[in-house]
Amino acid sequence: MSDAHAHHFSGRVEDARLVTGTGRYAADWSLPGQLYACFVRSDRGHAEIVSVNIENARKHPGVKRVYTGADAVAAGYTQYFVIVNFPGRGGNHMIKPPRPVLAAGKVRHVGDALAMVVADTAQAAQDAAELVEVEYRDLPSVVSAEEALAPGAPQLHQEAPGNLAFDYEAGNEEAVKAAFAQAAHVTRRKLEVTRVAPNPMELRGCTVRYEPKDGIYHVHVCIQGINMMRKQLAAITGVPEEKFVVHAQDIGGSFGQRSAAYPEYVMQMLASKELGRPVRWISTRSEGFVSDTHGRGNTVTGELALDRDGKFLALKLDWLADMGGYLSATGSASHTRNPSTCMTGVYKIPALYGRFRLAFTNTVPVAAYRGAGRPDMAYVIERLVNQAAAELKIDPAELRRRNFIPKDQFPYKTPTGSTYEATDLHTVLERAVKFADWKGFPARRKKSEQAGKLRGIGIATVIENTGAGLFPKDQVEIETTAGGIDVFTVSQSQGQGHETAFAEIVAHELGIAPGKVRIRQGVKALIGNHTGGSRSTVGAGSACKLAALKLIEQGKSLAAEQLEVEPSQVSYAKGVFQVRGEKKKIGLFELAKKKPINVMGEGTFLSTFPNGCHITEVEIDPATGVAEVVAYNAVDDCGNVINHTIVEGQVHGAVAQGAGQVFGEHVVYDRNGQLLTGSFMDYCMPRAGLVPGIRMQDSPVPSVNNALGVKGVGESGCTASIPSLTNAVLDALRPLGVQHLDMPLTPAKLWHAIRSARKSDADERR
Ligand code: MCN
Repeated sequence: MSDAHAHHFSGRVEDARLVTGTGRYAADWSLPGQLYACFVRSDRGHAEIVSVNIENARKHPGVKRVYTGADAVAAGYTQYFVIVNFPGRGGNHMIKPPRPVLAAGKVRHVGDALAMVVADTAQAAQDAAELVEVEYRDLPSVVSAEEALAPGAPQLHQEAPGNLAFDYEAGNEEAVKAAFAQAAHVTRRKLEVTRVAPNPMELRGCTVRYEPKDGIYHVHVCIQGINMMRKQLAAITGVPEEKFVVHAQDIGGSFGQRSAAYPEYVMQMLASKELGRPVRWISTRSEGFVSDTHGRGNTVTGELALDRDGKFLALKLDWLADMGGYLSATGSASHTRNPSTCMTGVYKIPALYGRFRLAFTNTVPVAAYRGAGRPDMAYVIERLVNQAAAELKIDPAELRRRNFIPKDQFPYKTPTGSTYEATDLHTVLERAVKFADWKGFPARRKKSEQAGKLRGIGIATVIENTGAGLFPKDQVEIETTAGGIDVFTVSQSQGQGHETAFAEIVAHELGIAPGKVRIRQGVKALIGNHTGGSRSTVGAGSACKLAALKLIEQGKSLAAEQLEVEPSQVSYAKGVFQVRGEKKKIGLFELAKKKPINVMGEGTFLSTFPNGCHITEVEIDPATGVAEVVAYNAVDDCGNVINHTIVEGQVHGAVAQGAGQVFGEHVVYDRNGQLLTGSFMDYCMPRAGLVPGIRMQDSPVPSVNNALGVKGVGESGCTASIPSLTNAVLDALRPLGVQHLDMPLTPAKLWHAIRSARKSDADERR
């Protein structure tokens, strides 16, 4: 690339580093004298641990120490961090059974770690781990929430009778009952929001170094933000937060999965302190399948009541969430409050009631996964709306129009207590309908039919809650340097392009080139949220703007001193402070050389509600059952857009993840709790070809809740694509009489559905 071209390169600034292999990930930390950990994991779904014999492992050359659950218990590391602390139905509180950071007494899922070997080399640690002898007494397993909550199910935790971790509700049960009694039509469906494995490209890993001089634990780990990690490690171990220094540079994807302080890291703390050397552990992919948290995993029965005119009267949900063998840090929020904040979807529904029951099962713990409950909710609502449209023979776009929250009712207080701020649902829909040529679909369907294909069109109009974090505010610090500006944040990009977008925010306010601004993540201890919940632009991004404005104000006083005038006489534009009406001026960086400027921007930012309409088309080959996505049209309102290329990239990635779940991804356990999909040979990740041509349009209504007018976008593509693509497939099959299919819509499933529909059709004609 010539210099001239390089200058015009408009990609993300981090990409040159990331695509040339010069990024620094968890496994790239290599500390002098480091030891290597290997975990012994349960190969049973559910069993009592009768004994763990570590004698042979301990004698293996190079082994420093072998830890078991007893060591975790002795250290007192038995209570895992769980963010939910609000009451549920009838004031009950979530049951948080003890979870020693190495299993003691019992294992509850395949992959549950019960011993840790620490040795001089990774090979020695692995070899010795194979010498650990575990005697189990097998117990029956239960692998779905529905079965776990049924009477007589095997019990996982004695603290949680009936395997019920939490019984939560949202909305008004009585109002819903009354509304159903008045309904002219009720649409019902039981839906599986399938369990999936996030599988970031980077394998999970951590190296802990304990520094006895000051009692600090240096934790080199893949994270979503330093504060969330410190808070959890402190909560689990009782070590004060300030004793943790978390180091991270590049993160190779996370999708909600890496916000947690996993048990392995806590055991590494213990070992590093005791053995006086850094302790490193890097997962393998197969290990990741059984120890990295999974996502989604709900069975939801939904009922939508409508009046004679197709107006929605009430929505009722019975939501069963599969939490896995233990509560994760975030999973319980993803299946209670998160989905209930958007339970009305984009519709005016006078009465809502949802009951959410969280169950323990003998599977890997479930945690937040891109959308964290909002895609699940959107999927349920949008499937019901499409089904209602089919049952009432109303065009699905028209049924939506009829029920949208009208523009003049924003800010809109929903029956489950959210306040949707500003949006314009009708404009989004009309743009999408035009963009996708909704009206031209019958002709396209006919054409596909002539080619022997079944064509369907899918629509989803969705909204979600982004922004608002766990920490009281978001702080960003700006420091001038010799020739530029350093911006410090505690949010942590995992691929979202913050180094580009945040620099653009600051550069825009200051009227300077983005190249002058350097984003530095997680190196200063500031108050602020981790990157998750699509909140970084709303929070840290807004704080960037506020900090830049403060820099200008402070710069004016300093410039006034230099220029020997009153600050009120100084104006600022494009990197230059100038005395009004005079030629006297001083450049920002010239000033900074004389007097470095350091300012803090901060604020508390409320939820924003990005929304969108995704219209998709699929063509199914009845001979093979293969569904091809032949059109993907997305219109999204994510408020003011900072960088359209990044926004499109975020939507593309999330749509691919949604499509992955719709067409192939699925975590499957057998009755004994054995994971049947524990590698890429049997767990079907999406390939680029699955969603070839995503077209996207912005339809912004600025948020009124933050300085930038932005709404989050990082998860929107998941939320919209899952219902839209599923609706498209069902639209293709409905003419055959197929009313319902659960994900994943694999070729085999579609082929069978088509065959049996045609067979019963033929039987009828006979
Ligand atoms: N953006 C913008 N204009 C807006 C909104 C956002 O230009 N109106 C840009 C932002 O500046 C940022 C990106 O879009 O560069 C995403 O911003 P935002 O929506 O604020 O989301 P976060 O940065 O907080 O990212 C979190 C979100 C979540 S919750 C998951 S999960 C997720 C996702 O982002 N995981 C990802 N996107 C991911 N992308 C990659 N590559 N890897 C992951 O692990």
